[in-house]
Amino acid sequence: MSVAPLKKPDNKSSLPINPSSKAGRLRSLLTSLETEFIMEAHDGLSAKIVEEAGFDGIWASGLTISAALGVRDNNEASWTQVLEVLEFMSDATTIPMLVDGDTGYGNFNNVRRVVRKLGQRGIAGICIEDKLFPKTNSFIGEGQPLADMDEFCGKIKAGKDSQVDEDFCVVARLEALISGQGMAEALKRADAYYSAGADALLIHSKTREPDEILTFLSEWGDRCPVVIVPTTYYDTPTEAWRKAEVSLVIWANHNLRASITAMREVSATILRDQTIAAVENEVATVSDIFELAGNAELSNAEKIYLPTSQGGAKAIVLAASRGSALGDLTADRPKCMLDIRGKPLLGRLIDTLKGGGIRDITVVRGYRKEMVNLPTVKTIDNDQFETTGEVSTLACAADKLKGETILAYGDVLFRQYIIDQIAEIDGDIVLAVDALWRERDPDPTSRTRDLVSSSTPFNTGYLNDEVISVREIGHDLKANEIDGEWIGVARLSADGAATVRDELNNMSADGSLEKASLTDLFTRLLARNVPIQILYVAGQWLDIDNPGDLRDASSFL
Ligand code: SPV
Ligand code: MG
Repeated sequence: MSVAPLKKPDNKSSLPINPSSKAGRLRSLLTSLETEFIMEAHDGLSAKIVEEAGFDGIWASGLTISAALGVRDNNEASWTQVLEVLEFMSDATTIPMLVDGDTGYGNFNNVRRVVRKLGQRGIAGICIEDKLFPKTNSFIGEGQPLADMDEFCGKIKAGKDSQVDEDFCVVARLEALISGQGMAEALKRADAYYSAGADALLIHSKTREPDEILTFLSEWGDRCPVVIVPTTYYDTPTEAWRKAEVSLVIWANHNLRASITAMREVSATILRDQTIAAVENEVATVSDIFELAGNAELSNAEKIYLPTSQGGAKAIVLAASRGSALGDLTADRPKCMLDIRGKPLLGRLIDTLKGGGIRDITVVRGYRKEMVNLPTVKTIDNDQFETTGEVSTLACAADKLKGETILAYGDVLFRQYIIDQIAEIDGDIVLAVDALWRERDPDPTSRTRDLVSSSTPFNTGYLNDEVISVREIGHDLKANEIDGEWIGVARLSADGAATVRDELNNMSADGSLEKASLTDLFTRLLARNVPIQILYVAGQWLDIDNPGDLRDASSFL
């Protein structure tokens, strides 16, 4: 939106315009020295489309709201029915809306009430026209009677005295040219309405040529903002309006007209063809509807507020190690706190877990633990991190290993759906295993990788409910036995968590716990014939071991 430094004079006192209110933004459009444009909408969806297109304001047209409701533009829809539509339109958008208030739905008292109601709904302004209630659309018939000028001035004053927001705009619409009463009458009324407190004047015309509008504009000058509706004189170049210093141009009905054409075409085609095949690629997709409706916001909210398939699952994140291969980058912080496009790696991992419905997250920290200070996560410390391994770090959180638990390394990033999918796999201990491990790096020894051999190699034909188990897991499996790489994310059921706790006790008792890696732990469980299940994933994850991984992480996002 352009807000020129100088403003056209309007009826507002010297108080500055509040740019954060919708009313303030409409006032800026009206008073800026630029010619501005607003676009017609008639319901929540079309209002969203106007905003999406990039317009700075919406014209809530009486004609098109009525037509969309299936009634005539003759106040057949009651003002509260219109108000309900306006509320949907206002809620659906963030740009200001100028409402076509017809003749104000009655006398000054009705104007007072409607202005208050619009203000309560964050609507920026109203345009009222100097005709009689019930109104008739300006393009119908000749010589429509005008309101008494003084009575109409009373309506303007009543509207201004009732506004909730000090920047709310009352636009007075002149119908003198439409009703054939001539330029002198239009100018006389313009003067009266501006003196009564109107913030802007709308001069309406139904001629094919712009001449009478241009005459009015030059006679009236720049005494206050002027609004026009070039519906019948549509082919006048827009440059003419800029030259004549029009404040605001209303494109008054084109979204409704476009939708009528489109709906007629599609209905006729489907009726004729008795199939929708021909129109499928011609119409908006269903997912476009979902996007316009904001479904993504709802599904995020569901994850926050509804009980999820995780059923109150917790997560334990192992983030005690420094990440020495990253050199100076981890001099003052552990690798989990390295910045990935403006947010620490661990912050991104936690967002993924939370997005997957997990609310109770514990991070086990060690190296430079004071740097691991993210809000909304609990921390436990492995102060022996320099001399101990992953299983020791996990053992620090043994008290948390109760009930459904997601276990994750602190240096991984993965797509959120993996959390949903791993919950679907039957089994007490389930590992997410990347079947495309070779695409990440064909060399299984290029770094310490948690390689997995499985009961069933990944193939595109297997069914999701097939039980696939780990046969072997470790850093140095034979190349021809590798079926995938554990991505560092596991799900434990309540029984699985108890089994792991039990094994931690065994390892502590036999002295193997301190130096063990998680693959050692899983290997011991396999040796006890504890089944470990697999969820195959196809890439869509990474871990951070070296500076190259950090660059990959940036593009992963
Ligand atoms: C409307 O859009 O409802 C208007 C403009 O009032 S007009 O139809 O030209 O009267
Ligand atoms: Mg109208």
